[in-house]
Amino acid sequence: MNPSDEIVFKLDGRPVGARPGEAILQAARRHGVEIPHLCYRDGLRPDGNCRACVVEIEGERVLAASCCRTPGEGMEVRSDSPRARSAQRMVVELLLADQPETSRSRDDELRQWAERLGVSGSRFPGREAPPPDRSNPAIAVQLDACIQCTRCVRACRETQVNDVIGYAYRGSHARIVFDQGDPMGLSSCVSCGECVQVCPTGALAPGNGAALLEADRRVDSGCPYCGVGCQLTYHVKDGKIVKVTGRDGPANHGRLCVKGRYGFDYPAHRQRLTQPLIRKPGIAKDPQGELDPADPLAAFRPASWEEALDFAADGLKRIIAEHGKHALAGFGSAKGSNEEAYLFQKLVRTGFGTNNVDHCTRLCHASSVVALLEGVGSGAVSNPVADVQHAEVVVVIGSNPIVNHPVAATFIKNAVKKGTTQLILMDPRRTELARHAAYHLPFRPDSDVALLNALLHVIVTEGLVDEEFVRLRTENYEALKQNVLAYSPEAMAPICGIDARTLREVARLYARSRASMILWGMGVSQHVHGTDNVRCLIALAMVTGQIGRPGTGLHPLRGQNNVQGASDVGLIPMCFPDYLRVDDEAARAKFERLWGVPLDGQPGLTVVEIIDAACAGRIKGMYIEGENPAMSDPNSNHAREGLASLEHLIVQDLFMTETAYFADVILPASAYAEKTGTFTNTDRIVQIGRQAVTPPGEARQDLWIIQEIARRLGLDWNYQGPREVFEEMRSAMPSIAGISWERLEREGHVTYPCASETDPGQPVIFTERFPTPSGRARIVPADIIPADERPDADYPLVLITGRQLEHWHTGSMTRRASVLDAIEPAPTVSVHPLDLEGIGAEAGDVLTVESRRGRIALFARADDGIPRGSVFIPFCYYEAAANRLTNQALDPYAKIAELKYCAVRVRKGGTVGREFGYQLRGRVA
Ligand SMILES: Nc1nc2c(c(=O)[nH]1)N[C@H]1C(S)=C(S)[C@@H](COP(=O)(O)OP(=O)(O)OC[C@H]3O[C@@H](n4cnc5c(=O)[nH]c(N)nc54)[C@H](O)[C@@H]3O)O[C@H]1N2
Ligand SMILES: Nc1nc2c(c(=O)[nH]1)N[C@H]1C(S)=C(S)[C@@H](COP(=O)(O)OP(=O)(O)OC[C@H]3O[C@@H](n4cnc5c(=O)[nH]c(N)nc54)[C@H](O)[C@@H]3O)O[C@H]1N2
Ligand SMILES: [Mo]
Repeated sequence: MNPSDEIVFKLDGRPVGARPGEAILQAARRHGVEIPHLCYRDGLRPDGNCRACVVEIEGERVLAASCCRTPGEGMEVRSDSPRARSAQRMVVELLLADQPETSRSRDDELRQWAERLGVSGSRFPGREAPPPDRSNPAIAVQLDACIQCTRCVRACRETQVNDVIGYAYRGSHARIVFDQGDPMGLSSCVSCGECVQVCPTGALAPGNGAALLEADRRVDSGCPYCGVGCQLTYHVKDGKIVKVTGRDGPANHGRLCVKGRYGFDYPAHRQRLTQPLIRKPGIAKDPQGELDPADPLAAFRPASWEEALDFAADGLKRIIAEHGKHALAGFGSAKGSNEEAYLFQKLVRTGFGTNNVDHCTRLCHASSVVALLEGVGSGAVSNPVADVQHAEVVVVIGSNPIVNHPVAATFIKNAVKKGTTQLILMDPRRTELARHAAYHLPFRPDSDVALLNALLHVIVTEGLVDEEFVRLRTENYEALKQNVLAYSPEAMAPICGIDARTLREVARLYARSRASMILWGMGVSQHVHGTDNVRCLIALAMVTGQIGRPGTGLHPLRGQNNVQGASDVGLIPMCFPDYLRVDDEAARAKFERLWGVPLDGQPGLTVVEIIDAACAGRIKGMYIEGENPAMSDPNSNHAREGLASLEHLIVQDLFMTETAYFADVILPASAYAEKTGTFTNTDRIVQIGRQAVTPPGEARQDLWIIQEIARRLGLDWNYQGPREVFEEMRSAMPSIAGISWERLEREGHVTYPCASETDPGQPVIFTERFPTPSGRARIVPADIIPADERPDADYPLVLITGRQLEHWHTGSMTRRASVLDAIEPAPTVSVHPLDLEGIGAEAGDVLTVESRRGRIALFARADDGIPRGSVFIPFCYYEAAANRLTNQALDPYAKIAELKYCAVRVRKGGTVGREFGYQLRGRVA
């Protein structure tokens, strides 16, 4: 910053400089002078309503609010003059009058200022105190402590753009309200807790009483849930996490969602596995069976670590000896750190001797990665999410970020609210984001290629192609052009269900804008034509040149907190770390040198192929760390059959999962908050998660367990911790060569590609060339391929599976997080109200949903955002597992399953859970 840009003014008699746009209060604080303030808070728009920050300005008749006032050159400001101080004190005293006897928060800013200003009580009568509102399990509302500073209103409306909190009534009746004055728990509040984080008095406080606790320790770490990669602080008391607050990380700017803020207590759940377990002899693995709610561990006996590890490794060795190394496979975890994922794939490749190693990315963005590698030579995002603020047009397709990437969604909403960005939402369902969209295209499920080819047709035929970009930076354009000529909007309208005029408008808007960015999710990727869907998105960006600049590009929103990193470090069957193909001679030679063992040159099997091979008896043994395929794989009857037929199954998890039910040996591992390691978010930002609490009982670090298995397979490993593993990874991976552990600790986050210690990292890539052999992007045309299983007379409806805000995937973590489970305690199926009426049911009734593969019963939820003829089910409920219904048909390129589409029928009636031996909410004591 050039000091001459500063405005010099006098503060309390001393000359100080203010930066352009900086308010007096902010400049003062930078120079060590704290002016009292309550309604002002960093990160929120200054509102100037509380007047606690008034200062006296030489020559001005009235006092000025220093949070809103910028200084002028030579201005003389006094924050400590008798007049200013007495006004500040008066404000604090007036506010104190209404306060409850005892404070609602240990960090009560009003009482802190009262003390600093020497205000000990209030001479004024208080107003009548409103009763507490405990209707939201996450947030305690105690408005007797509210000072009406409206920080919560701004946080809710302007930061998170949830528009729930308002300010209503007049005079002494004025107060904050939720929606139309509803109890908070019945309002549209999504419990992100941004209001709690900014509340100065604890009028809005964590529901568990944490505002009154003094933490023993605060540990800066990250969120264990999604790929956004929010940074946060764990507040630890008596060895337990009691509270979480957002930290100013590059991907979250202090914001969190309900899971990050309130989903922290699953590691302390009473059902944590605390000792190794070995299956009792003679207890069969029944693929149709379920965990016994009364005694889930009935089939197992406790064992020492020594015995369990020997048993685990001996089983693997026996299978290698009897059936060969390719009879083994491993599923690693995208919930664990980069170091864990790296060691896991190294163990499978060098200890088992096979490339049969994969993880949930296969069910996730596998198709996106295949299409991106083919098209632009890199599977990662071109631009960070935060770039939406530089975009004129943002396309969100097949993604529900308000639910699944809530903090990323806030940046999209902020950009729209600013008025500079238009949002185009393409999703068969009308999700919450539709409210913020200039266009919502509720197209028919499964018709992405028809829709996107129609847009390409308009661009190609209306002269909207960026000819220069196409000529200089791409290849194969002619083939695309020829192909899309057959896909006019008029021809596609009846197929995708969107009228031709809208298709034309949207195509023009995307193509003509100065900067357009596309973000997508599982609605695009989880189809038998997932790769084709993504090819179309890539083509859109290429023919319009909407890539390689800020606010443009392609962003597949990554799901798990470390799915980007796990893939980068080689937890996939076809690639070594940094996406070097296992069938590439040079690549293999490189890793044989580094790891000191001969490596297999055949790509291994993928997730669903491994399960198929287990069913067919070709895979005999598996090591599953941090995944729950019995719940997350398609057609779970088939998946469970595969798991049950294994001769030897090692499961390493936090809980007794549906997958562990089939295990021969169970190894109790460490949760996110119990370990230190690096994690890579959806933006390619590498960050550190730090250990806040210790694993319970005999549960151990995943990194330690993986190494102990490796040693027993004859590998000579002795990594002293994540840092040593990271150093090895870094030496093998040019993409992160410039990221040292020290640098990560120092800077808190570094974006890759990062070639050297002085490289700042590259948030926006493909600016000049693509990392393909030719340096150009390859455009690949696609044609319409229908879903594998279409509705028919027997199964007339489409089943869409996906997620809901409070729960994580298979529910193993979030259904054991008390607040999250309290908000969403039971399985539901969302149905259009008219379809509900059609089957004679009402919201709240039990419905039975049946496909050719299975049947579940759940509670009906009426949702007019669901397209008629479809139903939506989240896959997190063990007692109504959606994957009992889904189809395991695969995309031929990416081997991703068609989790977003299969045929079902629905009838009224059924008993939730009973059929599978569960009582609703009866999960094990
Ligand atoms: N709360 C929560 N957040 C999560 C997760 C979680 O389990 N819970 N999981 C994380 C993970 S691993 C992932 S991958 C992400 C996933 O995040 P998303 O991709 O947002 O996930 P989904 O809810 O599975 O599906 C997204 C949308 O696809 C739409 N869709 C259905 N059929 C079609 C179709 O034919 N075409 C198109 N274009 N769209 C269709 C659905 O209506 C749905 O709104 O979320 C991450 N975040
Ligand atoms: N029907 C349907 N099915 C789907 C999808 C869909 O949209 N619809 N989406 C698919 C997608 S995108 C994904 S990503 C997958 C996710 O599928 P999974 O990865 O199988 O699901 P999670 O529930 O996240 O499983 C993580 C497991 O790891 C455990 N765990 C958590 N932290 C740790 C740790 O630090 N160490 C160890 N050892 N264990 C840990 C948890 O207890 C849990 O059992 O599901 C897929 N399945
Ligand atoms: Mo995912």
